[in-house]
Amino acid sequence: MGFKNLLYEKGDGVGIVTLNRPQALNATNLEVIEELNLLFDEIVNDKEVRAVVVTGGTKVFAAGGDVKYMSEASPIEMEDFIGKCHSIQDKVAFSDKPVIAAIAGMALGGGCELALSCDIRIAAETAKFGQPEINLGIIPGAGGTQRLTRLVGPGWARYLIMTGRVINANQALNIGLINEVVPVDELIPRAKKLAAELAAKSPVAMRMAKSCMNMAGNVDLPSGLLFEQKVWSFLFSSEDQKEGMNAFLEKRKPCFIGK
Ligand code: CO8
Repeated sequence: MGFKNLLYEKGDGVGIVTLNRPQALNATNLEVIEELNLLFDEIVNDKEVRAVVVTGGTKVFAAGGDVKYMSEASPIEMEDFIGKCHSIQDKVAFSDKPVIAAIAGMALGGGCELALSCDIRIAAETAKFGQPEINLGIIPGAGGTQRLTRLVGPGWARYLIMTGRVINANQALNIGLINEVVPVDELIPRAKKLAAELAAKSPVAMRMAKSCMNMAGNVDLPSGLLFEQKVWSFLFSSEDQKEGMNAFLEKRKPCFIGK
């Protein structure tokens, strides 16, 4: 499938999605969001892909929603747009596959929100993060008020969303917004290596771990713990569990098939 605003490649169990609208610093308009939805539908159903990297390349991640597009849109058009934004965020967050955001340069507004819906965030030293919507007279609308608050806590979320200030990669690391900071030329290789590492793990266990973690914060603790116990026990019906434990006992590397 060919896209106007995205690049896609896959290999070694890893799919790499690159936002490619450099003339607008990868700002996302309706076309970009519709392409992302189409591509993620394809990725979600592609059994060859066991882990995904989302990036904007080494210059910019994404400068957020396209302000020109939004400035001329009606509330009805915006309702359609933001619904599709949530749809892509949910596909990323609730997909069976681990998704890594590899961030260089600006990740602002919807760009930061896209990174927030990923499982792991790796940033280049050049990365900058912010939710500057308040300066445009709006608020984060693609999950930012919820996901940022859950990830970094209410104190930092309020600071970022209320001030609209932009923070650098080390500050983002300190508040738990990202997991790693690397030199910019190591960003994509590092993200690919980590994705390949995740792709080699049991897809069944990965899927179950993600669905248990997605429940945390959405249900009360006893319900989440009960769900975890049942899922944990269920995994003993998988071939991957037998392979993982046998490989450990036989002192060899496991080969997981996802069954
Ligand atoms: N929308 C549209 N065009 C943009 C955007 C944007 N968000 N950001 C940059 N551009 C365009 C500029 O207009 C410019 O185009 P042109 O050359 O034709 O004038 C080009 O990209 C380069 O930008 P700058 O010249 O401004 O580059 P600088 O390096 O000087 O500044 C900044 C970079 C700091 C990123 C600056 O461009 C900026 O502040 N951009 C706006 C950031 C912003 O406010 N983002 C939040 C937008 S609101 C939002 O995200 C709501 C979320 C909606 C859901 C989206 C889900 C994914």
